[in-house]
Amino acid sequence: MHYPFEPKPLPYSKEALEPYISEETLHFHHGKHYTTYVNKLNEIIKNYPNLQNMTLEQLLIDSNSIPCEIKTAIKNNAGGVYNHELYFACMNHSDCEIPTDRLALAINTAFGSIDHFKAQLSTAAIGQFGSGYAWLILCNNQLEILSTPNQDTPISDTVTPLLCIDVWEHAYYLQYQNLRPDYVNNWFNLINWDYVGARYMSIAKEQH
Ligand code: MN3
Repeated sequence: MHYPFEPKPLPYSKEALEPYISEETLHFHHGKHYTTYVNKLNEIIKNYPNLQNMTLEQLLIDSNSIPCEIKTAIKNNAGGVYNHELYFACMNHSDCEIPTDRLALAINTAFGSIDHFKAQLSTAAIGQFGSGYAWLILCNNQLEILSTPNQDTPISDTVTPLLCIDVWEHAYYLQYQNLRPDYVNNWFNLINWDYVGARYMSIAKEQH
């Protein structure tokens, strides 16, 4: 039984991401926005016992199991929970400023260099029209960058998200107002490469 879902605590203190993301921003983002998605998801599946054994990932991947009348609500709210949990987990004010080991090699192979990778992810994040996310994903063992609107998530049988940046205004407006590019540029200082690298290593197949 995975229901009811519980909000995951932040893996760091609310001021840990200063000065790039303010304590106030994290207070609202984690404590209010994210928690609301968890509560709404629980409300939706309260009356659907068949869905209560499904993991968050299964709710998003196995959409054939979701009754039509709640498909959109599950997509929005399970997506809101999954996307935020990855976003918060992918940040840390750590000393690991660049990807290492096999993830570094894979990024160089896929994008040419770390700088090219950053430029491409930055373009996706800044260019996402309206609310959404930009992602580094592993698709059939290939790294790719993409963006998605609203709380859509790229997770599927063949796609594993490795890293995401939330570009909804609530992620930055208190601190950066309309200046999404400043938020995106600063966010690159916060990527928890140890976490993203471990995620990659646990999923990527051995390349020969
Ligand atoms: Mn958000």
